[in-house]
Amino acid sequence: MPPPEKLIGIVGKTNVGKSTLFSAITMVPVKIADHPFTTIEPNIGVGYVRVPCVHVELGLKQCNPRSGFCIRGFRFIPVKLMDVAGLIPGASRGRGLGNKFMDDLRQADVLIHVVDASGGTDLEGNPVKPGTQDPLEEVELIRREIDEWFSSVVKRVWEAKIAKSIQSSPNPLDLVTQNLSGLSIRKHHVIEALRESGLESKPIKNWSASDVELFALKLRQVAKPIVIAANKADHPVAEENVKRLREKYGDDVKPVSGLAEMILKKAAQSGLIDYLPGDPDFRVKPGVELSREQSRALELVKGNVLEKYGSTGVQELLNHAVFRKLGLIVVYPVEDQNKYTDHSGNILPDAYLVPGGTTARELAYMVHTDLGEGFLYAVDARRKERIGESYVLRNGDVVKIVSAKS
Ligand SMILES: Nc1nc2c(ncn2[C@@H]2O[C@H](COP(=O)(O)OP(=O)(O)O)[C@@H](O)[C@H]2O)c(=O)[nH]1
Ligand SMILES: [Mg+2]
Repeated sequence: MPPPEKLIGIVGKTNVGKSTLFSAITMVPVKIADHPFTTIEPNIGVGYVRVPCVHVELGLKQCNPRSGFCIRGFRFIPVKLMDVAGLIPGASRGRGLGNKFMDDLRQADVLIHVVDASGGTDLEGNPVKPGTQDPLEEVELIRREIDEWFSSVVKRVWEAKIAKSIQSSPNPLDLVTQNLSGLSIRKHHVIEALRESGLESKPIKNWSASDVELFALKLRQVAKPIVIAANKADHPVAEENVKRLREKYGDDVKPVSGLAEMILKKAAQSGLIDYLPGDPDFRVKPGVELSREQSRALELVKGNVLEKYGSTGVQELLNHAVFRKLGLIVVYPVEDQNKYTDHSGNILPDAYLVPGGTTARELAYMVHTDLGEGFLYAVDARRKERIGESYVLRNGDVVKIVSAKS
C-alpha cells in the first residue's frame, strides 16, 4: 500500500482567514464570508509541498509525475488538507460547532493554526479595528481548547476501555494504541509521548490520574503538532505582531498572506503572470496589458508581502508542516535503476512522502505487498549501490526494489 496519506487540518477562530487560505492552497472555490459558521461541512482538498526535483540532479530534462506536477525543476507533491469549522472559546465543552470541530480534528495529523496577525478579529470571530486584539492570546486560547478536548477524549477512553483491561494485558502498549486509534494515534506516537512524559519506566497499570493527564498532554503535542500561520501579514499592523509571535514561538510561526497567495494564483490561472507557489516574486507575462485594478492589486502584493517577507509564506507553511513537524522525507521508487522509469517508461513517476526512518523493505511494502514479501535487495539508483532491507532511506533517494515475487 502506498504511504498513508497525511491530513493537514486548518484550524482557528472564525474570520481569521482559514477558508481564504484553504482556497488559495487548493484553489477549490469555497464560500468566503464575514459570518460565523459559514464553513459547516469540513472542506477537504489537495495542496502541494514543493521540493527541488531529483530529475535535475540526475541530469534529466524532465520527469512524468503520476500525481502532482513538476515545473521549472520543482516537484509539487500532493498532501490532503481540511478546512475545519471555526473554533470559538468553549468549543471543547460543546459550544457553537464545538463537537463538529472536534470530530474533524481527530483525523488530522498536523494542525495549521491560523491567527489574525493584524489583530482585527475578536475572540468570537467578529471583525474589529486592526491592532486591537492580541494574536498571542489567541494562540494560547486555541491551544488550550485543543489540549482540553484532546485530554478529555483520552481520559474518557482510558476510563471506559483501557483501565479495565490494562491489569491483565500482555501488551499494554498495543492496548493503548488500539484504543486511541480513533484520534489517528499510532504506536510511534505512544512511544514518543511515553518518553516525553518520563513515564517510560512506570508500568501503565500503575499510573495515577495525573500520569494519564500528563501522558495525554504529551500525546497531543506529539500526534497533533501545531504550526502557527500568522495570517493577514499583508496588513501594516501585522509586522510587529509577527515579530512578537516569532519571539515567543520561534520557527513554528510563519508569516503568511492567504489573500496575496490567492491573488497571485488567480492572476497566474488567468494567464496574466508567471508565478509558482513559493516563489519570491512573479513576472507579468510578455504582451499582457494589466487593467488598473489588476496592477494595483499586484503592486500591493509586491510591496506589502513579497518585498517584506520574501514570499506569501503559504508554501513555507505547508512545507514546514510536512517536513519539519511530521518529519516526512521524499523518496522516488523506480523500476529501472538506469533510466529511473517505471515499466512504461515514465520518468520518476512517483514521489512518496514517507516518515523519516523508513527502511528499504518498508518502502517495498508501500509500493506493493508482493515486493515487500519477496524482498531480496534494493538498489540506490543514484549511486548504483546495492542496499539491504534495513537500509534507512534518505531524503531524495531513488530506489529500485528487487523482489522474488515481482
Ligand atoms: N488583509 C487580509 N485579509 C484576509 C486575508 N485572508 C482572509 N482575509 C479576509 O478575512 C475575512 C475572513 O476570511 P475567511 O477566509 O472567510 O475566514 P475564516 O472564517 O477563518 O474561514 C474575509 O473578509 C477575507 O477577505 C489576508 O491574508 N489578508
Ligand atoms: Mg471559513
